[in-house]
Amino acid sequence: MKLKYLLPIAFIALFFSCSTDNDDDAIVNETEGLELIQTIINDNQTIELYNEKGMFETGYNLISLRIKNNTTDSYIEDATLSWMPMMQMPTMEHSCPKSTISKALGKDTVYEGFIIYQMTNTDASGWSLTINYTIDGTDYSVTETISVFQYENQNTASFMGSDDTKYILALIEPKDPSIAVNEMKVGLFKMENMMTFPVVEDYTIALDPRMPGMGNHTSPNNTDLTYNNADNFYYADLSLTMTGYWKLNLKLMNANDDVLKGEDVTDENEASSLYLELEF
Ligand SMILES: [Cu+2]
Repeated sequence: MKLKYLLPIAFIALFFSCSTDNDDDAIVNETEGLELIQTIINDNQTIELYNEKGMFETGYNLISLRIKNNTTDSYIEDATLSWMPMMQMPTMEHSCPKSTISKALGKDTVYEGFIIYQMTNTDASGWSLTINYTIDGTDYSVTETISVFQYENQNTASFMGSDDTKYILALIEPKDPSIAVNEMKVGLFKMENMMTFPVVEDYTIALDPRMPGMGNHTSPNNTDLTYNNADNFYYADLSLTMTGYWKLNLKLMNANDDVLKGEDVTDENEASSLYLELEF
């Protein structure tokens, strides 16, 4: 294109980028507060993966994605996306619990979803991520190696229930615990097969937080985790009376109140075999 055509376009672009009602240009930074994890280049697109820490860790990961058109250098606003995380193990491969991907609330270019990595190798290797997406009726797919680092505490538990079903439990909240009654939020999934991990509904998870370093004392005003069918997560009041290391002892019960995993904490039994950890 000749310069005499380009200049008016540049002026028009400049004019419109200054108006406040045009919210899909560079003025609004839709990834503010997020750190880039990785970019994946595929065909004519660049996929950007973000979260708060800029890295994948074992446990619950809330992930933001953007797709850039490399020709126009602009972000796609009307794509549909899905994903498949996969861990390659010596004798088999498996996936993990994950959400669908949808447009982030109030954003034009950012899509959002979660993945719960239940395990990883000590050097963060083993996982790949396939992203399938459709833009203007054209389907694309790309698979890339990702790094998943081991989180320092047990924020996810993978276990066999007494019903011979394999479950995955993940701590989501509190992300920022304080000396208070905190809202506790967990996700509970069943391993239907190596690739499918549906949400488990309407179970109950008894909660007994303890400080093993301080005579195994508990705290007052805790409640058990119950299922919320509005967002498919489990919620409880978690009372933390001091800073330090807490073991969140749990006991999973199905809808008939049969105990599937975990034991009561007593003088003789200092911890449940089902627990999550928290330190602050
Ligand atoms: Cu694995």
